[in-house]
Amino acid sequence: MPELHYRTCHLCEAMCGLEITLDGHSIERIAGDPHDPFSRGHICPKALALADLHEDPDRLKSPVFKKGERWISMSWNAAFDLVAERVVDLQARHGRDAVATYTGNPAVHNYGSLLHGQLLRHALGTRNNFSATSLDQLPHMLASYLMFGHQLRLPVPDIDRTQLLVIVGANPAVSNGSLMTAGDIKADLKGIRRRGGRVVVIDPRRTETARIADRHIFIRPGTDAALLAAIVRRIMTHHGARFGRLASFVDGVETLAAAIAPFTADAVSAATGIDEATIHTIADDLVTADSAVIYGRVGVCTQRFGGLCAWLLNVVNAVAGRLDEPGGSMFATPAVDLAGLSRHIGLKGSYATRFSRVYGWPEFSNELPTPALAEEIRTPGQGRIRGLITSAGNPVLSSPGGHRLADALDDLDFMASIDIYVNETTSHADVILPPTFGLEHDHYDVVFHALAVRNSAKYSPAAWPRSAEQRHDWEIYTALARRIERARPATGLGRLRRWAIDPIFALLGRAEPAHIIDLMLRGGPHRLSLSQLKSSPHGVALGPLQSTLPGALDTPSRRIALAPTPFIEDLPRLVDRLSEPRPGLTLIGRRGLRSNNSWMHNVPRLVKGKSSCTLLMHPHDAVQRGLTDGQAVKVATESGEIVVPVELDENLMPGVVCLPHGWGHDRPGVKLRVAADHAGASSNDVIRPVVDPVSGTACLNDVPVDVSAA
Ligand SMILES: Nc1nc2c(c(=O)[nH]1)N[C@H]1C(S)=C(S)[C@@H](COP(=O)(O)OP(=O)(O)OC[C@H]3O[C@@H](n4cnc5c(=O)[nH]c(N)nc54)[C@H](O)[C@@H]3O)O[C@H]1N2
Ligand SMILES: Nc1nc2c(c(=O)[nH]1)N[C@H]1C(S)=C(S)[C@@H](COP(=O)(O)OP(=O)(O)OC[C@H]3O[C@@H](n4cnc5c(=O)[nH]c(N)nc54)[C@H](O)[C@@H]3O)O[C@H]1N2
Ligand code: SF4
Ligand SMILES: [Mo]
Repeated sequence: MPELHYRTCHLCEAMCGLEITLDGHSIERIAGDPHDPFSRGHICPKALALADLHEDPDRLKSPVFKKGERWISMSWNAAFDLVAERVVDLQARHGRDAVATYTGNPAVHNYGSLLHGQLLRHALGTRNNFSATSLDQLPHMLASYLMFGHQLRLPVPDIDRTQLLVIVGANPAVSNGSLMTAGDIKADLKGIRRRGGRVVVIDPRRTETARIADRHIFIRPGTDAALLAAIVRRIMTHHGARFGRLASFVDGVETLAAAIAPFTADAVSAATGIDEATIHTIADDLVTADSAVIYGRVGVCTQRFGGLCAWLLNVVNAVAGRLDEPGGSMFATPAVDLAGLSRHIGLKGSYATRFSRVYGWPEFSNELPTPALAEEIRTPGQGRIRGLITSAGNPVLSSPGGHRLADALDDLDFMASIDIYVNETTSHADVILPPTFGLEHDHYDVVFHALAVRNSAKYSPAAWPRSAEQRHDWEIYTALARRIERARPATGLGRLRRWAIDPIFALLGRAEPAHIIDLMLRGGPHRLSLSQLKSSPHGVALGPLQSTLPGALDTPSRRIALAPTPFIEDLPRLVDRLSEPRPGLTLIGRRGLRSNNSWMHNVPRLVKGKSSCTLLMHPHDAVQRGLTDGQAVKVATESGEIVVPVELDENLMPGVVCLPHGWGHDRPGVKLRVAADHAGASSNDVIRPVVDPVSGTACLNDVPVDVSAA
């Protein structure tokens, strides 16, 4: 008898509801769940790949260690002992910071990893923690921390009610929405237009989103902060800042007004490539529409002015009277309220309390910028990284200067990876500890319910029994944390006390993730419980976004800090940008619907057909360089060079070229048989490992490059 399971897809942020048919031996069918109140039946091609990932013969299911060129099976106990012994030894000889961690994106989509990963970090006690955050949303978290007092108090656009959505540097029609979890984002964008509202896209490429919008405006890469400052200035001088209900809870209005004075529309027009009248119209429309919100993502985060962009997006919404208003920029009220609960235990965030050893880049929430990792491994001296534990990440492909990081990994004394594949990063490890995947474990979206455009909750039990040899991520973290604590040369009493009185060990060390979620649901704003969610397998709708300010503010003053000093002090750098000479060609990134960062290219149905790892270039730029469509070209910077086919595309702004990331699977040691035949090249081999100095976020867009015939 076929069995039906209902589940939330965990592959991207959209939280689509799935209906999965199992026949006992295999996954028979994966379809959208029309009864899921959040996603209403939507899925994308990646959801079907869950079955392929599940059955992938290259997927690891039990631990392996490297012996020469070979990987040899080992028992879980032996693997845990080996990692604990090596880590404790390195830390005893060189200090706690000698062992680093890197945590990748899928950890955020896996609540067991998210919760119990803290145990491992805690047991290690290292300050050398790295993650995909500094390759991604860090600027938004920093802006929230400095303006609203909590790194997780991240606003989302209320797309169900807005009449004007301005999108800067995001492509939700392909990404399915980021920091804007919506289920079926394309339907929602169309819904705005159907009710007479408008969608405007500002992007150096006429993207798939721009093609379904009312208006697309080209912008020169890396100049968004200047545009946003000019929008703020126009609103403040022409309309007056209008904070509405929040007027008596805002600090820094005068500081802001003075600091943005140089950014007239006229002053930023040449650099941004947007004329003065258009800038005024964007600003005026944001104020005069019935409701409005400006929203930006990866294109404005991962560039030289990421911090300023994230801050100014919030400022535009605030001065236009759109913050915390229906149809504007609002905050979710999630059933598991991580931000609300963590405000009581000191996890609101931290910033620049220390700086990375080699480059002096700022810490954020006990993490350092990932582009610093390679040099922290290679540079001798006190505090050098000699051991590394990666989990759910592939920084060799995902971080700038990836090829140099790959070399650096070989300099480590010890490396362990918690991952399901021998990929470009984990192939450098001494031991790989593979967790269960997808259907084999239960699921609750702790993070993305909190970033959703409407409130809902859904729990998905495991749909497929794991085999006796498999371990969940959270079990791996817990076991490693316990062994590391036990292997440390501390007094027995000290160890005992740590597990008994340290709040992280006391809770996470004893409870399964589902139990913790139950407690959090009960203590959350909707007073739900796990058993209630279990009896609603399609999920429960919890209503539209609600106004939450000023109550949800966590700044010491309990007011909105409109003009945080780190951002104000960074504005002169932006003024200098206005007169910078323009490079010949500048590189930006893109995502593909049938791809998910670096790790789904071993799925035949997603990689079949024409390669998507191509360099997009405007025909004018190609003619100037004597290049023709499909020709192999060399993309070069002082950091490295790669060869890819060029694809001529009039949707690109002249002077801008565009490459996807996450490719380059033909590296030695990688065991991904399908991906090897569709290797492509890694854009991060040409992108320099540098950061926006304020936020410490990687500059992955607006990278000057040379392109010539290969
Ligand atoms: N040039 C450029 N670079 C970029 C970006 C860009 O736009 N341009 N985007 C950046 C962004 S936004 C991100 S988020 C990063 C992503 O960067 P990373 O998180 O470093 O890399 P991923 O490609 O997501 O790799 C995820 C790894 O997790 C493993 N995995 C999958 N599921 C699980 C699981 O349940 N448990 C465990 N333990 N492992 C699992 C996969 O096998 C894979 O090895 O890339 C960044 N890099
Ligand atoms: N299909 C698919 N979906 C995904 C992913 C995937 O790899 N594939 N990855 C997931 C992840 S980890 C994330 S973080 C999200 C990201 O979600 P999004 O941010 O929506 O996705 P991107 O495609 O990176 O969009 C960035 C946009 O910024 C533009 N851009 C580049 N530089 C600039 C600039 O200087 N200024 C402006 N204004 N625009 C610029 C690019 O042209 C691009 O359209 O997507 C998630 N969803
Ligand atoms: S859009 Fe994202 S969540 Fe929805 S089916 Fe596709 S990968 Fe899964
Ligand atoms: Mo991301």
